[in-house]
Amino acid sequence: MVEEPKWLTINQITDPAGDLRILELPFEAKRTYFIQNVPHGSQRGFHAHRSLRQIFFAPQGSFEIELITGNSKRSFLLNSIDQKALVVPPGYWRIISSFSKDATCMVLASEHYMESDYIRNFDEYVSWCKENLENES
Ligand code: T46
Repeated sequence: MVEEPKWLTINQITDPAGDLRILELPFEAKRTYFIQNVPHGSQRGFHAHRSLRQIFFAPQGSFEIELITGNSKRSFLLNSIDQKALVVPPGYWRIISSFSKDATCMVLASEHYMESDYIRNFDEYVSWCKENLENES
């Protein structure tokens, strides 16, 4: 079984000099990256990670993440107003879409970049699930 995605709360402390937003990380992050300026209607992702663990949040604007595994498909809305972050465990095929014009998709990742951690072909992903997820109890 693949681990469940989990919401984290982004706390906010406001004073006359502005807002401070705080996210306590449940694992050590070795890399961060962010996506901006996504043209209207464009989608990203279309891959799974074998072992990478990630946290997604929207410091600005909004976007959606669809997580697919086995026979489940779930959508998560990330919106800067909600002040929530999503932990995405390894093993999910993901499609990131519905980017607002001003969206920043911020990602904290547990590992440095390694192309061999990606599964970029859906048929290969289905085979990987059969070998790695379905026989686990
Ligand atoms: C993810 C979503 C949200 C690097 O060289 N180093 C890096 O750290 C990253 C993230 C990417 N790249 C290269 C690999 C590709 O040649 O940048 C190119 C575009 O990456 P990709 O097609 O994977 O972009 P997305 O937006 O589909 O996926 C990225 C992350 O790769 C992925 O982990 O979850 O953002």
